[in-house]
Amino acid sequence: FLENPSQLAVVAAKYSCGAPRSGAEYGPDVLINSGIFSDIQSETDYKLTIDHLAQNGTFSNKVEANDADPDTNNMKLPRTVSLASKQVSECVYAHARQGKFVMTLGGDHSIGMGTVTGVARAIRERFGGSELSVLWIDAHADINTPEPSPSGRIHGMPVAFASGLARHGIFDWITASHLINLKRFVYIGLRDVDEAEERVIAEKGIKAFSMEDVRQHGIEKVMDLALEYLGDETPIHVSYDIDSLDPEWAPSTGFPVSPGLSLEEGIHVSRRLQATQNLVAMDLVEVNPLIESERLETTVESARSVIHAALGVERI
Ligand code: 4U7
Ligand code: MN
Ligand code: MN
Ligand code: MN
Repeated sequence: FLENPSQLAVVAAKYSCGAPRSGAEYGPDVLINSGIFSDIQSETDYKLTIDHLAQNGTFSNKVEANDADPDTNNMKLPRTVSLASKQVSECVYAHARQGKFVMTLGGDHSIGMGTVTGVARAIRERFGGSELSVLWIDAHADINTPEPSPSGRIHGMPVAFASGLARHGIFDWITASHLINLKRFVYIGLRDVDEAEERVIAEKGIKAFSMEDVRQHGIEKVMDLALEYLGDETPIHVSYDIDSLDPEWAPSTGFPVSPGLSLEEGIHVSRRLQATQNLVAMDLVEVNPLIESERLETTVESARSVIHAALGVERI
């Protein structure tokens, strides 16, 4: 599904406005400065560009005090988050429209509403209305609609907005052409799901593999089932929340929940997606250097490994 498979568009989405604390806006630079992409460039044929969005943390949650963006419908910083994800969506769309692989680094996971909507729109245009498949690798379901959300934080809502389950005038840049289909959507790694989210997942019949499922069947079997469910003939976007990994492997993140995926399991997920040859985009989000900073190195190494495996550049 990629016209330019050797072209890798990296989008550094430096925002934390969707999360309760700041720090995730520094995630992209920490990953980039670890040398991951210079390694990829020297070891592979990938031609790489990097777009930096919202440099200097313009869209960090520090704007909290700003009267211009009051809580609305139980949402915190909705205008700021909307603008940020609109920027992400447009940037990701422009690259995906040209058939490049798009790798977005977060940032908090509210940017996921930007990435999947950008890619979904590009895929519709490039393949006569075809729909994108999405794998959401996360401890959390991120499908809260604003009203029942326990926190009001929009990093817990991207799936709701990207699928049209949640709508609001503030997010009116999301049009029908941007929406993802929850029938072409799979969760892996869930273990901290809110009540209202449980209900939506059941009601909509969303395919979900919890951490318990992974323990019971093994990650190989879970990936067999997930990929079989989506089928062979579909472009795939993976939105990878680093908190899907066990805190042992990814301590520097806002909402660590034990027990999670081992690093081996996390890498296996990426490897299997790579092997489909249908992967068109990836997000790696919620690396927060301000949390457990003495173990940041571990978190960054894990992020690098899952990214490398997804791109078919094996290390470790
Ligand atoms: B993340 C939460 F209530 N569900 O909505 C919420 F537990 O992107 C957490 O997956 C959301 O890290 C976590 O605030 C969002 C909460
Ligand atoms: Mn998430
Ligand atoms: Mn999460
Ligand atoms: Mn494996």
